[in-house]
Amino acid sequence: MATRKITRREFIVGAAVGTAGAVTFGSGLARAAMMGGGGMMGSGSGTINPPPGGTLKEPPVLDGRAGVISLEACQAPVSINGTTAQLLTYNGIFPGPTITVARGDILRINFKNSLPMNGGTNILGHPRYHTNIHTHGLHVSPQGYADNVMRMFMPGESDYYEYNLTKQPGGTFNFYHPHVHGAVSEQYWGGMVGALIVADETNVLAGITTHTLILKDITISGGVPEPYTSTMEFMHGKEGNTVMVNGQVNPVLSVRPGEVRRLRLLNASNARFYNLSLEGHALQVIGTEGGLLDRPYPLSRILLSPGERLDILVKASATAGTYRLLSLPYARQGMMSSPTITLLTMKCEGAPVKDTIPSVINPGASRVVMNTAMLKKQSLTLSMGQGRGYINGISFQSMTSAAMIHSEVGTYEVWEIVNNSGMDHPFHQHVNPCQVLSITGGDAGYASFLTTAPAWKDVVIIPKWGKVTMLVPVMDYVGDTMFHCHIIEHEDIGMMGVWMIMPPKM
Ligand SMILES: [Cu+2]
Repeated sequence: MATRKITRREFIVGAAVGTAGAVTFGSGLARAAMMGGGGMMGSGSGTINPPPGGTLKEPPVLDGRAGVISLEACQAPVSINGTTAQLLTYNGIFPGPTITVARGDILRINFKNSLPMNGGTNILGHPRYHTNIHTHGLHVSPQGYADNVMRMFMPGESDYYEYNLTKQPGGTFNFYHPHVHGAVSEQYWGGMVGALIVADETNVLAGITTHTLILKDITISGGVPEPYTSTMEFMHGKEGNTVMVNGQVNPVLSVRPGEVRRLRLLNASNARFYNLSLEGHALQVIGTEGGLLDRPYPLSRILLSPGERLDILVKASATAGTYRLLSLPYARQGMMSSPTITLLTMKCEGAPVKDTIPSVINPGASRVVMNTAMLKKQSLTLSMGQGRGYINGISFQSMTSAAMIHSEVGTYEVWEIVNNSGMDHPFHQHVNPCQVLSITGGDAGYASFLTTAPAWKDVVIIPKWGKVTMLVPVMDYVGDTMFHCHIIEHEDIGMMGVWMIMPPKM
């Protein structure tokens, strides 16, 4: 077969189109095979293995402790894998700046919506560029000027947000993104996401070089994020043909043999799941969405669904070489597995060092032990149909036309979430993280980790045709807030409900 040297860009896009296309639409199998995709083609798997790219970059930091932060939602030119595209951004960059704060701070953000005035409506019939900010993972008030997703900014409008972080645990890895129902998918897909880190309250991790890794896929078409054109894209969730870490394709992270690094991983993709594995290395998980764990949990592989975060230590091999951070095949819907994707290349080089992984991380972390039989139970069933998503048979239309649950602040509840569909749904509840009691179905390793470690979660995969029970402490804050699927398209087509947190009964 005649060959010519393909450019790096052609390779990535070609391979990605072939295989990612197969995942959703069953097309492109021949193309993927031609690209040397290898293995399990019938199940839709393949390989996206771009050559190593540039040195890993990380978003600039906005220090929330230094005063008021300014965030501006705006369209801006961003280089995606060598092509300039007009993305939707915070402050003109992708990913958005990383906000850093500490427990006890008051975080103040001046926010301006500078998205285009003439955006019209999207295919769901919602104004395209109405937006706001959701501080995903912050245990703060859902009311007033705090994490109030009922606020809405039209293009040209600006106002402030103010978050009291008195009760927000340190060492948490959170993020911010838009949350105006019906308009989130396109804005999120287009690039509006940034990390939000609350400083550690332990010295155990001080001195370990730490990286923020934001996983995000996108398809660029005609110099812009590929538009949504069909309801099916909302049903499947949109996956991109370019998979990036911090906006880079397969960046290179250089480490010394034997060195310990800390990786904070965020899945900021609309719908793509990552089945993470680092060649030749254990992933020492030290934290989940709601805080640091008691000790490192060594895992060879772990799922990271949209909205989930992981805090991980990696001790680089004593043997110099290159080791790829991979997303291994996983079937989030039906039997179709995603391809194996190289996300990042860890280059282990230079003079060896003798770092050690701390054996204790956060001794205060524990699983809540109580008699759950006496607790109030909430039952939620997720389903899909007729181009909409549903919770308990109701597709979200407005705060008064939605599945609704009532809780009393200061209590614990057990939530049972049933997935009555053939695809996984990452379930997200605002304001209060939970601990997972049981998982029926899905990935055994994921279930085993979350039902044994003292892991606080605000996104949990509800496996297809499966079930999750979780313990939810309803603490500190009253007000109306939300729970929804974090496949962003599913939220926009109604897989969302209203959580009314009431004052304590007298
Ligand atoms: Cu979903």
